[in-house]
Parts: sequence; C-alpha cells; structure tokens
Amino acid sequence: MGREDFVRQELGMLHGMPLYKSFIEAWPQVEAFQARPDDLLICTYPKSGTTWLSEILDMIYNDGNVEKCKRDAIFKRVPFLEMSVPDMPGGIELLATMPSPRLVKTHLPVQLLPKSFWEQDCKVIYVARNPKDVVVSYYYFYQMAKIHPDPGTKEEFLQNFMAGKVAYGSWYSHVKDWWEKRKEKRLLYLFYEDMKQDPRPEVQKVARFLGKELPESLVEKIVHHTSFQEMKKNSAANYETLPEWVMDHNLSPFMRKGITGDWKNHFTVAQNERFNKHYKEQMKDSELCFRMEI
Ligand code: PPS
Repeated sequence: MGREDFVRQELGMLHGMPLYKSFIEAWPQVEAFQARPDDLLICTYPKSGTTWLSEILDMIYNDGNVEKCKRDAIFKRVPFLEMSVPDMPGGIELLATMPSPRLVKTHLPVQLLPKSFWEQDCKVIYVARNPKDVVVSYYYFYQMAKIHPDPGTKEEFLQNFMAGKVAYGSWYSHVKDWWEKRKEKRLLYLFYEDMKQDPRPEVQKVARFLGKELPESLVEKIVHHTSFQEMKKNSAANYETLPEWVMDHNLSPFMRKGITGDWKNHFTVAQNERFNKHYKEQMKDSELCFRMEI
C-alpha cells in the first residue's frame, strides 16, 4: 500500500471490528506474533492514556533515567504491535529486533490478541478512560492522524462511537471484556481518572505489579517527567517527529489537553442525555464504574 491509499481511507473490517486497511493487510504477521515471557503488554482502547502509561513504564524500566528515556521516540521505545504504515517500520518489524524485556503497545480487544501472549503468560497493564473524554479526544485524533477517514461533525462522530463504528469498534465491549480477563490473567487494570487525580499511588501500583518497590524520590521524578506539561514539550513523547502526512499537529496536537471532563466543553445537553441513557444500557451487565469528572 502506498501513501495515497493510506491517507483518509475508509475503515475496513477485521473479524467484525472496524480497523485501518493498512493494519488489516499486515494482520497475518500480527496474529502469528511470538511473544516472549518477559514482554509487558500495554493495552488500551485508543485515546485512554496509552502514551502516558508507556512513558511511566519506560521510566520504571530505566530507573528514572530521563536521558535514556529520550533515546528515541515513544513509538520506537514501545512499539505498537498491530501498526502498519507505508514507508515506515511496522510494529512487528520493530519488535523483532528489540532486546528483552520489551514493552509492547496494543489497542486490540481481548478476542483478537495474538494467542502467544496468553501462552507465554505475559503480564498486561490495561488503562481505561471515561468514554465521554475518549470520544472527544478520538474526534480530534481522527482529524490529525491522517490514517483515519474524515470524522464528520461531532454529532456524527458521537453516533458512530456509540454504535462501535470507529476504529477498534465498541468502547463498551473493549473495557468490559478486558475487565473480565483480569479475573483469570496477570492483568493490572488502571483508570486514567485515578492517574490524573493522583499519579503517585498508580505509579507505585504499576511498579509493584512488576515486582518492584520504588523509593518516594523516584516516584516523584517519574510523576514529574510524565506530567502532561512535560510530555507535551518532550519530542520523544509527543509524536511530533512523525511526518506530517501521518500526523498533522497543526490540525490538533497529539498532546491536546490531557484533562478529565473536557467533554463538558463539547457535548450539548441533548447529546449528554442521550449518551447517559445509552451508557447505562450498555454497562448494566458490568460492575465497572467510570468517573466522568474528578
Ligand atoms: S493513542 O493514540 O490511542 O495511543 O492515544 P493515548 O496516548 O491513549 O491518548 C491520548 C490522550 O492522552 C492524553 N495524554 C495525557 N494526559 C495526561 N497526562 C499525560 N502525561 C498525558 N499524555 C497524553 C492526550 O493529551 C490525549 O488526550 P486529550 O484529551 O486528547 O488531550
């Protein structure tokens, strides 16, 4: 696939889930991916705090050495498993040559995760974010990341999101299915809102999950380096080194606002009411609870 077939293409379908056609083309290699037992998988629905958690983990893996964490862009330090874009090394390619222990990013729903991760009993950290902020963040990401089709109006995008007709499908199934998986697997489930309210205990939770206890001074250093303000100006974390035909930060920066509750600036009263009703219906079979504000 060339660049002209990549920019603003309609989504394809992968086993019933809407996804970018360039990713679908590379799917056989992703499905056959061989995980290593010490791989750590960072799993999220898009726009839920993936980059933030990735930077936290790289800092923990490098004992808080900021210079080491600037050795390369985040998408090279933590390869995106199913990513495939013309003229750039894909996730599988980057991972093949990466020394262990690897950090791996994915947005795949439970049922599509390559089997090998389960066979190797890899640890997984999942981050979930409230859907109102996810849909707003996703709307702006659709505009700036050219792999997406045109998002249409906010109203159209909201409807598509609620119907699971956006890349990676239904947010509701994604967060619920991964929540269930934590009952049988080595999986830590985090919430963006908790990280936002007070990142310290969440960083400690992550470290403990990795079998480490961090001194307070190191936690402070990690929290500072991974704050939104620091990451926004860090070219190794803010995606600004990608070419403009992949992401155009003039349309909307990748590091956009980094807050909880921005949806209030975007939802109309009617949209909010409709969303709440649909949310209640979709989530009634789950004990999962999201905070739409903090
Ligand atoms: S992606 O493309 O799916 O991997 O995006 P992802 O990293 O999951 O989500 C991007 C949103 O996370 C915000 N962000 C942060 N918030 C708080 N603190 C830190 N350090 C941070 N880093 C990234 C980013 O700004 C996107 O959210 P919005 O609401 O659009 O600002």
